Amino acid sequence: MMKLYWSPRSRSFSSLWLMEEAGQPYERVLTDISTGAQKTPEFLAINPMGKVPALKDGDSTLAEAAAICAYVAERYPAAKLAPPLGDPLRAKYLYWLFFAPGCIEPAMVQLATKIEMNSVAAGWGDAQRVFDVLDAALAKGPWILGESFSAADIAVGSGLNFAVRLFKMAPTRPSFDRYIDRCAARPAFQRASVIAAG
Ligand SMILES: N[C@@H](CCC(=O)N[C@@H](CS)C(=O)NCC(=O)O)C(=O)O
Repeated sequence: MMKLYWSPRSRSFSSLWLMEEAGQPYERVLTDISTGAQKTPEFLAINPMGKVPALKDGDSTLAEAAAICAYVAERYPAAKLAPPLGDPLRAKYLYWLFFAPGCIEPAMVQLATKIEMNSVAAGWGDAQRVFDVLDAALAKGPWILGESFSAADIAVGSGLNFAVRLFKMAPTRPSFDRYIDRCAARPAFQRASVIAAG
């Protein structure tokens, strides 16, 4: 059984949501970052970055929320959390899966810290560009790939929920509100929210 290392009220939320969507039994291993549990040698052997979420599957270990999305979607194909190999939608799936940590995350940090960057050199451009691109992509919906929900929605939806709804780092927009509401209506999201609250 997979083991998910998580901490309340943290980025672990996306992995909790993912595991709840996957619908397979998993073990939750509380790794409370407020107690320093992420700095023990046992945990650092799983994620040398000392950050949650992290996942153990047999002898395999990994971390980084988006990588966990990709891994679990592949391990449990019946859950249909990723377009299968060869499906043309896979291009956009990978794009959004990488966009979440590559663009949404740094945009959030930039908004929170107000650090000025050269937008040509910064890989995510700037927060305005990131949120404009997301706005256009979510204008139609219902999901980031169109009709089918996927693990990319878990990566993007968790990031947007944090940035615009929970921490109000960026002003919301009608497309974001509709999308976050749709994500939040999913039973797996709701179960994960209860768990993540600690
Ligand atoms: N890049 C990581 C970020 C994970 C992360 O920053 N986790 C925070 C909690 S939200 C953490 O574990 N912090 C504990 C620490 O740095 O000591 C991911 O996407 O999973």
